[in-house]
Amino acid sequence: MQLRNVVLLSLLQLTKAHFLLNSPPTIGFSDDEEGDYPCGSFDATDRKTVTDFPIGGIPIALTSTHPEVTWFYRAALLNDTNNWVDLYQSITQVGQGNFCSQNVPGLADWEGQDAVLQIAASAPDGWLFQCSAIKFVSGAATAPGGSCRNATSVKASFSNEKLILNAQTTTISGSSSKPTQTGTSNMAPPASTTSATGSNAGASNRVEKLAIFGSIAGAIGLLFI
Ligand SMILES: [Cu+2]
Repeated sequence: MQLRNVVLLSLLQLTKAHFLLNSPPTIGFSDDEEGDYPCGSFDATDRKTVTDFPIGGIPIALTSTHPEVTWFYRAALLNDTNNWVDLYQSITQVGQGNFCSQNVPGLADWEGQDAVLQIAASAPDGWLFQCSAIKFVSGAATAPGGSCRNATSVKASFSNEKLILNAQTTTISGSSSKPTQTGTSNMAPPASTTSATGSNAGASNRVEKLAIFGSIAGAIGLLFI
């Protein structure tokens, strides 16, 4: 009886916080409504805190509470928040805790424009979203701060999944396997072309991610939970 209670409790804790957007500042976080497209129930056009997003790139700091999650970094213009454009290749994080993408590039075509950054997560319990108010500006990459780092147990690799997502459809296409895919998403046939950053495939993903994400800091996981 007591053992059963312990098991139940740990299951509940796992489902507590889906993911946290630590940097850039989130428009808002609601654990219960993080599944609401496009910004986890918050207003995509909120401009209370606006982050300059150099075309050279910014670090994105996240915390996942799921054993596996695939991240999609996208942006939309402030006046057109139904059309999201990929900023980067999707990334699968294995292991719970902090995750840092050190340099996610901006969109040169949108330099000087007010925009919204969307972090979409494909998690075992469905789709999750958080947004950040941004403005694309010229310039070199922002260096990642000390809080943008990977938990020691976290492994990340590029995914070939492409997200085609608006209010009505939730579709992933790609050739990578995603055994925990749930919810309303469908596995579509593999895309015929790979993105510019997607020439890597299979086992080489893991090698490339080391080069791109740099060294993994010996950080303590779950720092922000
Ligand atoms: Cu969750």
